[in-house]
Amino acid sequence: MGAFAARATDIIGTITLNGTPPAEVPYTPLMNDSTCGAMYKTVPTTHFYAVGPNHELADVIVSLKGVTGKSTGASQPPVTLDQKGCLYVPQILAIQTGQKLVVKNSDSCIHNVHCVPVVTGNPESNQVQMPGGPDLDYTFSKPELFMKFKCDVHPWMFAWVSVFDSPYYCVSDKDGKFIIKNVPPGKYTVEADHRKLGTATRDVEVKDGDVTVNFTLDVK
Ligand SMILES: [Cu+2]
Repeated sequence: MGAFAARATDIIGTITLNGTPPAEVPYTPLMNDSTCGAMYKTVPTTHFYAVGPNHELADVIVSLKGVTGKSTGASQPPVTLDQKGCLYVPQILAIQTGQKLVVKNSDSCIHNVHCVPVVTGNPESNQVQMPGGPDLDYTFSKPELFMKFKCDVHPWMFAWVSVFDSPYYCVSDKDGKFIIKNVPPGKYTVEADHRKLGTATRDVEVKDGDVTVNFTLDVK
């Protein structure tokens, strides 16, 4: 980097949950399955609302609305979606168009990976994955928010894969923080999407320094 190199500008912020979310749901059908239930001493629950002690909210997809045709996905490392304990790990993730998604089976039981896109151009697929079997690779060519992955053997298993046609997105972490890195100067709408809480947007202008934009999502 030379002295005159343009400074990378990031859009950073925190997501906060306002209100008390509904109670998470125990995976009772998982426990009733002899193979899957044997992997747990206590019943696991959903984590639809990954909220911290100060209401910080994880698993929110933050992106620059309508920015397309900028994918760097083909040159990015693959993203892994695992099946572990008869659940998808993680259940919320994001990739770029053209970026490889690798689905693993870390369990000693069979899974059936059923990908159900709704955007034309993203193919549906349905593949059995044996324990110890080879990884399954996916790529998608169209942007899609919360594309559904499910397991046809275990009807409680879901993952939600968001696909972006640019590198300008991220998933909020356990502290509710997000960073969208290296954003070129310009005016943007920043969009925050949560599977259960819906969408919020904020307009920002990126000039010559980092921009902070915080979101509060309300429990409906
Ligand atoms: Cu399964």
